[in-house]
Amino acid sequence: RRPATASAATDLLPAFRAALATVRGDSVAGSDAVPAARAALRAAADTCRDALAARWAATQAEDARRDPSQRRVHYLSMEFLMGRALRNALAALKLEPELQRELAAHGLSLADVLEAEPDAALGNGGLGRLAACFLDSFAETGLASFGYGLRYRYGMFAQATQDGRQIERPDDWLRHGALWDIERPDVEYIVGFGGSVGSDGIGGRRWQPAERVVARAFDFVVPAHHGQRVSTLRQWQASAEEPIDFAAFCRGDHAGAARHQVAADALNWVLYPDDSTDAGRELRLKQEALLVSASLQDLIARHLGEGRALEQLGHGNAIHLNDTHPALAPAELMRLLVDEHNLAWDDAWAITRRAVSYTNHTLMPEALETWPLRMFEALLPRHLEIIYRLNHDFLNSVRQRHPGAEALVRSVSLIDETQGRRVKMAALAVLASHRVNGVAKLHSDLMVDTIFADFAKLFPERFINVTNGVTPRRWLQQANPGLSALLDDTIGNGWRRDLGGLDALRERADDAALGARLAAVKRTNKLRLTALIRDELGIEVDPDSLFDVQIKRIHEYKRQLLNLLHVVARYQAMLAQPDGPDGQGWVPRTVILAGKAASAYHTAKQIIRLAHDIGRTVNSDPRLGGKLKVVFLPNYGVSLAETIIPAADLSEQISTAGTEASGTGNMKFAMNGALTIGTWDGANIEMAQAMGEENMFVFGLRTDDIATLRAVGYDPRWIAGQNAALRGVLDAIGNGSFSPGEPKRYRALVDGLLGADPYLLLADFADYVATQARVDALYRDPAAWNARALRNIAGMGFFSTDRTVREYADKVWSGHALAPEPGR
Ligand code: 26R
Repeated sequence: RRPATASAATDLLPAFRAALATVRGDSVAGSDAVPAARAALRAAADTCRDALAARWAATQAEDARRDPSQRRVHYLSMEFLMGRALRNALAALKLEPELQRELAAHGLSLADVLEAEPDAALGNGGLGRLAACFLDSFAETGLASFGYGLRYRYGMFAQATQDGRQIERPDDWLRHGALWDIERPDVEYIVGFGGSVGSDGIGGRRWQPAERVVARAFDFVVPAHHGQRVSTLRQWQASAEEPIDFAAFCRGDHAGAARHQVAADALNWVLYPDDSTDAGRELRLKQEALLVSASLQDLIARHLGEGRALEQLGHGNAIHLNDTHPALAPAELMRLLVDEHNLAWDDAWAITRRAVSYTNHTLMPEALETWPLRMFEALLPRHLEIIYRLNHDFLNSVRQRHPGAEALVRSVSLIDETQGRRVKMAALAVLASHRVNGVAKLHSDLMVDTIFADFAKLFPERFINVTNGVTPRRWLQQANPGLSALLDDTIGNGWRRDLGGLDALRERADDAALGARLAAVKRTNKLRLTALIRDELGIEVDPDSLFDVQIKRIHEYKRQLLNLLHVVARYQAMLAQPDGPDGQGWVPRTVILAGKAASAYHTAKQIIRLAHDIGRTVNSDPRLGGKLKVVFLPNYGVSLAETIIPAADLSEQISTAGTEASGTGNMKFAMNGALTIGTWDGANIEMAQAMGEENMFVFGLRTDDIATLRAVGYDPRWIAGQNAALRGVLDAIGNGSFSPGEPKRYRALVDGLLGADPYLLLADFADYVATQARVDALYRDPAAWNARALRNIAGMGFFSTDRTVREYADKVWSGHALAPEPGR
């Protein structure tokens, strides 16, 4: 490899030329456009990666010298939804114009090269994309940090649709080779599973694992855009300690010889393996243990390698749990400190408490992980001992403070005794953390009132809020260069460094000429999406129609089905009143949906199918004159979002109040000048307050209304009885109007709404439809619409992850509110 010293764009160009010559020499030269773009992609990535590697080394050297009171943050997450990296790297290295010219000289377009890069889709949804935005802001704000994750060979899954149904395939994103990884063959740790625990003869405990895997490090470097610093995503890959069983191989048992290798390999196959089987659950727990153990061993090695004392570990390091998936960390840290590094229990616990913090990302009870005790014991026997001892000490202290409060003791215990004995990972995370935060104000309040109410009584000072954000580099500057240029032109480019600068747009919001320029940018972005829809689906949509967009994981609480109910209501109304509800005709709409359903989530898959069935019917109905189209774009991910969001007019954020922890797509849309139709939920609330509530289309029941409604008894059938339009919609869907070949296809879906409707779609239907009519009315008045879009953008300055991570650094990771370190 070339020495990684180049930094200025001018130094990098010769490197790129050389790399391109090398790569193209051994590819199918020139004949096919895809290999040419791919070769150029590899050459560009190689060039950027070398420059990034140099910045990485400089950043590490700087951080190794940091003041002892300055902590390095270790962000543990099962998910990192990175998407593509080239455009971001080019922007950070300021290499784009030169590269573009160089490619043109080879007859290649930068757009094709960018498009050739596969997404690193190592995540599921919001939590994983938030982690990716954090890495960007860690670099930009100069925080000393490491992100830690697993290197999934096949991502989560790639979604295809066949006859309107989701099918899952392995997402083979590394098929053409890794582009960005920097392999660290010198960084490896042993991670054990199973076996037994005994005495070590000198008063301690010794774990003898039955299975040992080697975790190897692969680094993905994320650059700052102002300055030379970078952040790191270190991803672990497991392999068997003994590559093949040689004796078995010689006996001719080739499969047997590879068994350990395959078992270790499987740890890195996919994110969130289906946990409906014991084998699936076991694999998931092993993945979590792999992430936690390798990361903490790495942290300790780095801390000691920098010449710092083990006793200072909690002082110099923060360990952050991105939801409960890495919640084994406190138990593993205790094991490493006590068993491997011979610290006293109480000192180890003080270090752990000082280091660990935890973010909760959902109140959905099914997402709160618990592990059957027997499985936990079989895989992690020493960790279970540690958890028992922690629990014993903890519950004793609770009993002392609250004599006789046995219900409280049961509720906060680390062990659940109610449904077979299980280990409660969220309880472990809360007990070990000095700070626990939710991700938007409402969510943080509800967290304290509901799932962690008893913990909040014991440790009220631990619970805080840090509202989410998104990185404006990817989601505004790179995704929407047209809008970015318009902003530069209008308010100067200060917003690129400090998104708070968008505020200056507010006083220009009623400037009609500016509004028209904003609309022109939007139209260009809509044309691009129109072309993508044509290429992907063969559907022709009208770029002058209102683009109404809902893109996110498919889940009942997110209420994509409510969106579809409105579509059908509109369809029926258009047929009944061709001249529009007020004789002014219908505002043309294109309803765009995208999102993956969990492979075992039947209802979510039915919703995808229904969207297709409705789309097929509506899109081909000549009576509508093309004024309503419904499209479902397959395989939703970061790159697709980057094309869709800048082209949206209307952002659908319609979760049942109290269910969406924050949402981050909501912020991306508003930042790009879409108006929001949304419920009083998650970060929608803070967005509405920031932009002025009158600038958001807010509808539906609020959390307190819902509590009241449920208290008196919610009766969805009664609601349907009151609303003829709603009945018409439910009848059409339930009787097979959209699935004539199988009339009962959606009977169960509709019966679910009429019978229970746990997410209150029917309760919110009428207000939703009425609010959609207000959306139409405003869309008819472009000047008013544009002014509102400008006010939306102006209000989004707060929602940058630069602000979010600074808030974490201050309130969570600084440790300034903590007691002194043991042994000092
Ligand atoms: C497999 C199971 C344990 C599991 C459940 C849920 C795994 C992963 C999740 C994902 C959840 C926790 C998630 O992505 N939450 C989202 O986090 C975003 C970032 O904070 C929020 O914006 C969003 O509201 C929330 O749903």
